[in-house]
Amino acid sequence: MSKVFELIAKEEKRQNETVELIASENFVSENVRKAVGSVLTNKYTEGYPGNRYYGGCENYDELENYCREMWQKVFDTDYHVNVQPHAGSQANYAAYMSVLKPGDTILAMDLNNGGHLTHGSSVNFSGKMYISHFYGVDDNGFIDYDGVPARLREVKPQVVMVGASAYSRIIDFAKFREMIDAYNAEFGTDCKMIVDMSHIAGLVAAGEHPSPFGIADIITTTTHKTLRGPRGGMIFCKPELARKVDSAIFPGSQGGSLMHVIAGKAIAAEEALTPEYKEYIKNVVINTRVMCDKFIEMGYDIITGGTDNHLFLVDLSKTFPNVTGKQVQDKLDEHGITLNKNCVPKEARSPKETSGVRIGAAAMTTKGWKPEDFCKAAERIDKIIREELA
Ligand code: DSN
Repeated sequence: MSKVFELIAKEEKRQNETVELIASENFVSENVRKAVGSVLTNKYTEGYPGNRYYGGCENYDELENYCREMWQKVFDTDYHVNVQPHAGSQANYAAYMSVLKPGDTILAMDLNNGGHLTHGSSVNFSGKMYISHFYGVDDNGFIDYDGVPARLREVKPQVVMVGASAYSRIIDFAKFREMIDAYNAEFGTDCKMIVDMSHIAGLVAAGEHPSPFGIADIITTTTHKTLRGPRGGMIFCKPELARKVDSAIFPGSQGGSLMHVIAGKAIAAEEALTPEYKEYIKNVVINTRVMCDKFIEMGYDIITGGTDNHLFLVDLSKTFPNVTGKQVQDKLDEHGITLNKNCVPKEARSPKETSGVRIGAAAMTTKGWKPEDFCKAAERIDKIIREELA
């Protein structure tokens, strides 16, 4: 047997035998895997439906159009959609490129406060190509909406990026729109609002989080987190930005599209339209809250004191000042529980150590876990931290 298949078998075993609490991961259906492993990987399809650079694309044209229509249905929107981004980073790259020139300014959520590398971090293209400034969270861990208008006036951005990879509360998209509109009116600018809904896209699809459609100019997402599709990205935009967004993906930043993955994205859209998916997302939100409440009951400090979505953040800095997020992550790995270390607001440690961990319920809810299973897992984690680390 090829070494590759041996490793795949080992990984399958790992996924079957461990508890997966990484907030950005999930388990896709057999059908998504079938599509992604299909013969569609054999073909070059540079371009867009009806306008390809290679012959033999008729099935791909139909598939890509179908995928686009299905995702418009999922989000009940007439926004234009591009399903070709290879990943979330590529989606954000093209989203910026469609409305910014190098050297323009973006305002985004600070990485240490729950933002993302592609939201202007100095070690990422977004912080190298653009001048980036940040907003953050208040002393209770909630987005500091009141501080945003002053930041807008101060840094005069061409784009405000709204979204997070480690934030457990509802994001008020309408409030951001209002503040950006007021800034544009005051300065005669045309600052665009981009929402990166990668983490919460499944909740938006199921009506468990307010939708950014009709509010943001551009919306980016990954397809593999709460949307439970294959690893990949998508961009939605107001119809007037369609040409700019499409050309920022191809030929701007990508070549041939991954049609086998686009097929998987189409399957995920079909699945997201079912009543079972809506029920699943409801359960994700319930399970996350129950597990979070269990940690609070056991004396843990949770950023914002709770959760509204599929994740929550445990701040160890006061309760276990000598225990780092990395130690918890590594120790839990030994016990077959997978989660990730995470910076906390006002983090004193490096991102490689951290003072917190991020916990999500999307993956284990897919595996059929009920609230009581999440409570038992919280108790196990607590026991391991107290007995083996504190
Ligand atoms: N790496 C992802 C996460 O874990 O949130 C974001 O891209």
